[in-house]
Amino acid sequence: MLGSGLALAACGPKANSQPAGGPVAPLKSLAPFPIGTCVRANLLEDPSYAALVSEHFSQLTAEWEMKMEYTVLDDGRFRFDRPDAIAAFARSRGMRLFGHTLIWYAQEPPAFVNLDEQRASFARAYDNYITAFVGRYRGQASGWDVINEPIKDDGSGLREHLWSRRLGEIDHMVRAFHVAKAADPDAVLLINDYNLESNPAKLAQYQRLIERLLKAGAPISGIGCQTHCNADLPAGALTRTIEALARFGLKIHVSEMDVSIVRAGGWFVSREEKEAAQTRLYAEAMSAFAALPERQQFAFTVWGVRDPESWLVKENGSDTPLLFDGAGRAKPALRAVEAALRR
Ligand code: 9MR
Repeated sequence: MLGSGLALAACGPKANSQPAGGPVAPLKSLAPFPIGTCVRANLLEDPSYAALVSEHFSQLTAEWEMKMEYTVLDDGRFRFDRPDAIAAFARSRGMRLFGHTLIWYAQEPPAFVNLDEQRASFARAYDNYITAFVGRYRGQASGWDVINEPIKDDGSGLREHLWSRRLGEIDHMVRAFHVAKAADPDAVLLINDYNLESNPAKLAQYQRLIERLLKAGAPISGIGCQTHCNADLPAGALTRTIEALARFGLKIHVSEMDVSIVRAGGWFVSREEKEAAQTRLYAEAMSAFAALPERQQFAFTVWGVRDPESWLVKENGSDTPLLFDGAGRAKPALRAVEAALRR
């Protein structure tokens, strides 16, 4: 007994010899599916950022520069320069490009608002936009968020906006899917929304919408689950949501994952406990995604690389929702994702 006890003691330090901040394997090398992140064109010019992105990720989404707020000028012309720069970066590093996003209630560019009310001309401009962008990245973009965030926040129904008012609540969506399909028959065409894991009414409404779109013949081939969550999300919610969405048999995209520390409730819970919960949630999401049938694994995307660049930090400077800290060092959440991929 004494002998084995001593032997164990001798093994201890060796087994733990990897320092907590030691190297991690490139995430993309561990995953049989694409690992994505969102990027901004100017950040890609920072060599340390570009190196980190290239090391770990295999798919890039433009964080905002492929949205109408950037791509449609007031006079109706399209801007392709920054989308092209992001696409070129992805191509040069052998990564996939993901298109985000074509039709989004939050983006109603003046050039479209000011179009005369005649249905025909509005519809032509709508089709033209989708065709121009999907067509331009045909063969490079693995897929597109065709419709983004269609469900009302309280889960009571579909949002109303410029696109639905002019082209119909469901019809504008069905139309967008058909036009995108014609522009790139090989791209995976997705719908995408958030708070699905935290709001059962919203998830149910999202599922109903997907059924309606399928019934209406829309060529929808993937479902995005943004996965912007807070560290106080109960364990199990992410797994249940990913499994529920996977029942359609379509491809699944964990499309914008981050885990807010400061939005998590419970003032009596320490920051360390919230960070531990964040780590567990990242691991849970990755395990649930990795457990899907291979043909349904579109990609697992996190919404940013280093903490200070997250959109959540603009809202609250002390949030740390991502996998890397400001110096580009791996956080415990990254190590947990790595461990989940190795299982
Ligand atoms: O992170 C994005 C932020 O930098 C942009 O200013 C904003 C508006 O374009 O969009 C943010 O990304 C959103 C994504 O496109 C859709 N789901 C919610 C994301 C966070 O708001």
